[in-house]
Amino acid sequence: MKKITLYVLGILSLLISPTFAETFEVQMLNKLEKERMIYNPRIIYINSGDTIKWLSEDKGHNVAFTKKGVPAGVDLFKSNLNQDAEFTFTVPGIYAYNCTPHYGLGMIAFVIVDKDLSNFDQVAKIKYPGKSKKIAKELLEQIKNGS
Ligand SMILES: [Cu+2]
Repeated sequence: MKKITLYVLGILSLLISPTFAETFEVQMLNKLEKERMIYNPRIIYINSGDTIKWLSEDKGHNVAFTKKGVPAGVDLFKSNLNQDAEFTFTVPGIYAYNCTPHYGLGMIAFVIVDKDLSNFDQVAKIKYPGKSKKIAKELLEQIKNGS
């Protein structure tokens, strides 16, 4: 009897304490303080199963996963210009993404899933164009330091 009770309690605790998937919002903006063409925030830490929703608050932006900037086996997601977009992340690792028209102007950002930095070196090796080069370096430094 006692064993059965423990078994039932075990099942119940699994049922009532699932880890809930969350949705996070990232703004796509023309201007934020002194910076132009920017995602806010530029670095976001989430758990696998979570979703990011990008809000097209200013027009002219999109989300394109950067080539070689995602964990192995993940397809390169690309959204339409001028539209909100969303993606559910299921594979742990770092995801680099950029805005197609503003990549050279530094419109890049990173998602880190499950605090997994195993593809860090590969993401750091990407040839980021124009202003993205300096910004990528700064953001990757922050990611490396866990901030
Ligand atoms: Cu843009």
